[in-house]
Amino acid sequence: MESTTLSATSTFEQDIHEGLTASFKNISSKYFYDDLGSVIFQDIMKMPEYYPTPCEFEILSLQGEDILRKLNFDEPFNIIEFGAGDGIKTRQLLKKLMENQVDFTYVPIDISQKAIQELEANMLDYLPGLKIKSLIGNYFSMMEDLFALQEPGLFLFLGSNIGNYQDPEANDLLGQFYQHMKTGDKLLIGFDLQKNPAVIRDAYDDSQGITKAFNMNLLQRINKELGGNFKKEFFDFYSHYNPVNGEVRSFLVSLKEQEVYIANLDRTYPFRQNELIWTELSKKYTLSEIDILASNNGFELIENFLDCKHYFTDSLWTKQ
Ligand code: AVI
Repeated sequence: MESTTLSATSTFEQDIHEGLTASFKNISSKYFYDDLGSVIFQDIMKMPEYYPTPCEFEILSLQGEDILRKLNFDEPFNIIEFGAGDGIKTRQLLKKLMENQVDFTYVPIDISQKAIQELEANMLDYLPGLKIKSLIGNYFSMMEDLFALQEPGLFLFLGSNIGNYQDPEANDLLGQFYQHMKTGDKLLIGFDLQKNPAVIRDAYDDSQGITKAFNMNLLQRINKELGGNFKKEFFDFYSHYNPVNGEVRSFLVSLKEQEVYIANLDRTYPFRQNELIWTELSKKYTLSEIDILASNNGFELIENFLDCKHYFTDSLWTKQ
């Protein structure tokens, strides 16, 4: 077992300043995932309303052998997972591969050190003998190193993480994957599919308020790391699904006119009553949008692996 920490440039301060002075205030959802945020996200994944997790779990549990057959690797390979989280879904796939005596090394990457330490311990508990080489950090900054690996690669970008990127950024990320991949490398990428809007709405505005806490943690994080004085009781959470374009957008709402001081920036940020801070995009796709996304970025779509309810797909792409 080997674990490496790669330094990530901290632009948190700068991004918060830019986001809170923009004409439409915003904070990137990438800042959800400090240690506490990663724990809250694990609670989200256990919520009865949050269907993406059980759907993808089902795909990776039941279709591992079908996925393996489509990989077509005839030498040892790396399975590199971007944003690995708790790895509970991924280990279903890894288990299938180990049962089939496939020779691979698992390379999980996550921004949270705590998450990666727990992941490593849990994985080895569940799959003794697994070859694992964890990386902690921002995967954009380590892309070059990762793709320089000699062996063929299966890159995992699961959990519908792609849905958190706006179109230009999603294309930019996929373009970077493509540029760094070798011919024959594969990308297994999770997409949440469009479905009954009420199902999606409930997953992003749960009755227990866990998603609200996930968003509120952004304010707590600014208070803790940047010396902010946000008062949580003066903000609320609002989330909206638009079935016309497949976008869930989440917001924090200022409940009154107020000013927030952030010591590290030595700045005061004014909020109007009901002013919004946009915190997250979570895009839901159609199968034809996925097709277009793959081909626009140079990939060949090998197969979509859907769950039985057709709520979610893990889409297998290759660079030819
Ligand atoms: C990490 N990401 C794919 C989650 C999603 O569904 O967009 C984050 C999340 N936000 C609210 N609930 C879950």
